[in-house]
Amino acid sequence: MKTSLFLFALLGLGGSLSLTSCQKEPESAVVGTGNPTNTGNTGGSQTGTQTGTPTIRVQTLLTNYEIIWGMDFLPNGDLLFTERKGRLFRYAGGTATELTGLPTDINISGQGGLLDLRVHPAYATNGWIYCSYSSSPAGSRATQLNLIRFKINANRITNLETIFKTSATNTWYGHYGARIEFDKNGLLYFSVGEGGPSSYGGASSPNQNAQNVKTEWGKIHRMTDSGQVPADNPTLPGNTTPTTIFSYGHRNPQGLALNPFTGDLWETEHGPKGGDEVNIIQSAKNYGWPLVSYGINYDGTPISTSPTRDGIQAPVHTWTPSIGTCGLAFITSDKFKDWKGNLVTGSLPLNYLSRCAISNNKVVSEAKLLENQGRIRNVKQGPDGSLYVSIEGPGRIVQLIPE
Ligand SMILES: [Ca+2]
Repeated sequence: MKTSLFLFALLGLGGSLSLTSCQKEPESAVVGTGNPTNTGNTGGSQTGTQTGTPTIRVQTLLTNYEIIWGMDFLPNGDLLFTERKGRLFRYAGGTATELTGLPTDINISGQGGLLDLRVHPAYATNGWIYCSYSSSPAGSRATQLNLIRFKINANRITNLETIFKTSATNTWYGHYGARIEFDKNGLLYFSVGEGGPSSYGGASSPNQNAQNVKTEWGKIHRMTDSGQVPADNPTLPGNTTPTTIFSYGHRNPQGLALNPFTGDLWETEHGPKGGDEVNIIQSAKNYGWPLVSYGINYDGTPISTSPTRDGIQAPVHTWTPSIGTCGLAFITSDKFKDWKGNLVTGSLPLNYLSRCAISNNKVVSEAKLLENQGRIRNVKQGPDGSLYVSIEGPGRIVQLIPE
């Protein structure tokens, strides 16, 4: 792996801007660049031909939706996005068109609904699109998490298949995780939150789903693009054969992104009170929940005497207090100059987009973008090299355009 050194500068905390209008028409504004506050090297294989702090223009593409949870791009640049309440849209040429033919059993209770969306990396040849959603079997009050794939023909969903589903044991409609990502070999990763009856940390917590390799909840799953178990998946302690479970001990993983510079799978998950995590996902590793955490329970009781333990994979970064991390992407565009290689994730309760500089697989500094615009649900880099950010209240997508 070739290691390249280049300097980067960080946007100061004062560098965000205010967007006050909720009109449907696009609007633009310029992000102040602030002063560089740090320099260093990425320590990875990131390379950049342009240096300096980018000037960012922010444009609102669409607004007045419910929570826009999932979004991804077709090869032609069309943007597909989900509304949590159960609608799917294609945005093209300045207009959003609703697609028809979604499953009819979407359950939008609590944190559930129509969640993530991912376009197959070989979409141009196979036409597959993936979505996750929660549902309740007939007669049940508990929910399950589903992973489906389908094609689109004339704004209608066709060829709909369910390729993975959990047991229907989520009785509080929370902590679904539900992000979808692919690796460079075309294998699919699906983050499934702890589900279960509640969320409470500690060895005596009644919800040990994340440590139980017999349940799908609280895991990162790895499968073929049709939902089969790859032959080189791990056989976890207590199992006799490989399953789709790739790693375990996860609480509510709502960020999943392949690091295109290293090929590693990066994940973010919500901690309890404190202890939000960035993890690099490795086969068969235990990421600790609910046995250890950098956070504490919401009632103030401790979860573990130490946030780390032998045999448990430590996060590469934590946030205390929690930022409520949701959505995850790597900046790969040269247009972002010194921000190339940075990790970006949304903060739900603190209302900003976190931009993290990485060195040697650690987060070495953080800056805030889009402060006080609303809860940030998702972020993706588009094929045009700009960032697309889903913000709530009202649900909207803004584009961060480097100039
Ligand atoms: Ca952990």
